[in-house]
Order: sequence, then structure tokens, then C-alpha cells
Amino acid sequence: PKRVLSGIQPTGRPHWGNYFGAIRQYIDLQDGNDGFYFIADLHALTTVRDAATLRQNVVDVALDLLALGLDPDKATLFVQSHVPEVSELCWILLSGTPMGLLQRCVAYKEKVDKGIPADAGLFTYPVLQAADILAYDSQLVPVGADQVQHVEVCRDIAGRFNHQFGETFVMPKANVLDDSAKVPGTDGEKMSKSYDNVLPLFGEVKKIRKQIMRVTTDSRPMEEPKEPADDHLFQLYSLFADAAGREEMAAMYRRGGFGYGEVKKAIAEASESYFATARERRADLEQNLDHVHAVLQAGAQRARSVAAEVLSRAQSACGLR
Ligand code: AQP
Repeated sequence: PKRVLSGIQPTGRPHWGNYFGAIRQYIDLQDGNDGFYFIADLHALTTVRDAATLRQNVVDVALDLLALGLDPDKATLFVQSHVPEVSELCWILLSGTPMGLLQRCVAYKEKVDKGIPADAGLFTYPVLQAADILAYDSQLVPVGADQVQHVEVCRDIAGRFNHQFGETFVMPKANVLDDSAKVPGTDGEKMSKSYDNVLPLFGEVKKIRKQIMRVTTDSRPMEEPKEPADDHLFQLYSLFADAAGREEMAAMYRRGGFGYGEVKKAIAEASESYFATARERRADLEQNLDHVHAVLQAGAQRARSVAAEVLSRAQSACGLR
């Protein structure tokens, strides 16, 4: 069994990209491994600047994860800020992280390019993420493609520390799924909460249907055969279809003579049935918030016991003890 760790930001409600890129892996990997999954509220502080919203988002993400099948009897689910050891470790790691390493991070550069105001928290985000990963001696980090560079940064930071102070941290590895590493959003770009192009996992079915119907398409005539592989509607459909369903849809694309409306309708139907069980489970869990809070509390206790040991190892190594 491996120590698996990953986090999700409570910057809004998780979307299809979060699920197919990351959350689905959390659930698959919880069997036979030691999974640590956390709600990254400290990271969310760089975007959510309202206390009530942040608090509500944390509960919502916990509900979503449990509804989707994260099992607290198999994996440890907790809130990032409930483990203060991570913030302390973050400072140790910040000292010794070259500015250039962070300046090269694409996620940061992309946000700045899109005009999203950056603060020091956003700039140093990969270092806090490194502290998250290293604090639990994590071996495997299931993520979407956009986070691979950050795991590389973490390995770089861990390597430097180990080199300077002696073997302290375990070297983690990113785990990315080939077929859903970068799920497209309603505009064909990477689905992302901050780009306002997401399709949500839960919420009003009618509203989600409308959002699916509004996904952008190219303007080629309906009769023209199309190559499915580079069409984002096809990619979205593929998330929900089995191999035979995918092949059938691909054949339709190559034949031509269909409307994108048909594909959108197929996506809506497939996604509704795909998430139907989770939707019911979520409604039940909403009635039992005490249980959700108890899960998070137990998770934090377990997470802290691991992080405290790793922090103390790092403190001793660099002379803080
Ligand atoms: N479009 C995507 N395709 C595949 N995986 C994705 N992930 C995010 N978007 C896609 C993966 O989801 C996990 C949790 O993401 P996060 O919320 O912690 O941060 P993020 O990557 O920054 O997600 P967003 O939606 O893009 O949020 P904002 O806009 O706030 O930055 C990660 O493993 C991520 O790879």
C-alpha cells in the first residue's frame, strides 16, 4: 500500500474537471492504499475573501467528496488548516526555495496573464502545496495535468532540503490519468473555476442542462464529417461513455450529417445518469451534517499525528530543535 495524498480547493463547487482528473482517482486509490485527502482552505484564501462563503464551501466540498464515494473508513478526509504543522513546515520550505523556481510556474503565469490579481499567497502556492505533500510522507499524488508541474516543484524543494540537511522527506510522484488529464470547459479551454467555464457535478439538473446546451462549437456545416478526437464536445461525451459508446459516437462524427445539439443532449443524459447515485447520497448527507463534521474532525486528528512527526524530523534536520 502507498501513502496517497491530494487536495481540492474550496473555491467553489467541484466540477467535471476536478472529478475526472482527480476525485475519481481518490476513490479508486482508496482501496488498498493509505489515502489522505484534504480540502485546501488555506489555498482558497488567495481567492475566497469572505468568511461565510469559505466556511460554506468547505462543507460543500466535504459533502461532494463523500457523496461521490470517498469512504472515511478507507481514507483520511480532513481540512488543510486543521493541521497547523503544515503551515510551519511551509515556512521552513519557503526559506531555501529559489524565486526563479516559482516564477516559472505556469499556473501562476496563466492566472496573471488572464488579469487575475496575484498576491504573495498565489505566488508561493506551490510551496504550501509542497508542504502538504511532504508533511504526510506522500508517495503518490493523484492530480490533473495542470498540477504536474507543481508536484515537480515539490520534488525539487524536497531534493534540495534532503541534499542540504540529510534524508528527511519522501520523494512523491504525480499520478495523472491519460484520458482525463485536462477536461475542457464550456469554451473548450481547460475547465477551471476561475475561468467561469465549468460544468458542475451537483446542482439543479435543468440549469446544468442549459449550461451543456451552451457549450461552444465550431461553425462547420452539419453535413461535414468531423474528426472526433479534437472536438471538445466529443471529449466531454467520452467521459461518460464506455468504449462501445465512444466508438459509436466517433463513427457518427466521421459520417457527418448530425447536429451538435444531439451530442449535447447525449452528454446531458449520460451525465445525469452517471451522477444520479451520488446526487441521492448527497441529499442524504445534507441531512446529517454532524456526521460530516465528525468525519473531518477524526480525519484531522489522524493527519496531525503524521504531520507532527514529519515536522519534527524537518525541524531537527535544519537546526530548529
Ligand atoms: N479541467 C481539468 N481537467 C482535469 N483535472 C482538473 N483539475 C482541475 N481542473 C481540471 C484537477 O482537480 C484537482 C483539484 O483542483 P483544485 O480545485 O484544487 O485546483 P485547480 O487545479 O486550480 O482547479 P480549478 O478549477 O482550475 O480551480 P482554480 O480556477 O481556482 O484554479 C487538481 O488535481 C487539478 O489538477
